Amino acid sequence: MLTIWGRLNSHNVKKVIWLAEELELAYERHDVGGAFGMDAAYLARNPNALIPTIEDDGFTLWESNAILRYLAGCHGGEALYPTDPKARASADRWMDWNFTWADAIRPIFFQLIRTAPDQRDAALLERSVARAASLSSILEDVLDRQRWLSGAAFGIGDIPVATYANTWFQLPVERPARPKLERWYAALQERKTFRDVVMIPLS
Ligand SMILES: N[C@@H](CCC(=O)N[C@@H](CS)C(=O)NCC(=O)O)C(=O)O
Repeated sequence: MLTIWGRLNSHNVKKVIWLAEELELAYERHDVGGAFGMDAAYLARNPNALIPTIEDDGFTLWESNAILRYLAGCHGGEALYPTDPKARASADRWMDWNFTWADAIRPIFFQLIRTAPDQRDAALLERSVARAASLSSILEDVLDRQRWLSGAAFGIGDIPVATYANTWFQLPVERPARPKLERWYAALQERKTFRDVVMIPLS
């Protein structure tokens, strides 16, 4: 049985649970992180004091993108994570690019959702909103040429960027019109797994 540790409102945990649901895996999940804290047993599994962590058949793994690759490698088949080096690298590229994308979205999320109005850093917020808008043009360009970030079909290359894109679309900030990106976001919402796991209220 797969075990996942991490609270549901964490972006990095959402990524892992979303894929577990896509793959229809049986798993048990334990709330860890944020208000739930981390006990010594958890820290022994993940010395980074971060979530998520998984354990599968005695194998412990942390780093959400490594977990996505592991679960897709075990259960996803070609469709989710192709073995052809170029197709695989294409998916990997978007998973790694998500660090750039998340660096723009995270400050907006923290400022608007987890910081009291009188404590907010207006300059940081403005800078991050502009950065996210600018980065979204990269997504617009690729989604003009292909249906999914992973290529012709949905794959794990879509998961990290989509998790943060959902936050960007949900946050009350100005966004430039991005019709291709909006088409992709609408297609993601056709997946029950995305609606149930990722589109929960931001907190
Ligand atoms: N690179 C790590 C980053 C993990 C990370 O930053 N997790 C955040 C939540 S999204 C965390 O553990 N925050 C501390 C906490 O929740 O207590 C990964 O992708 O797994």
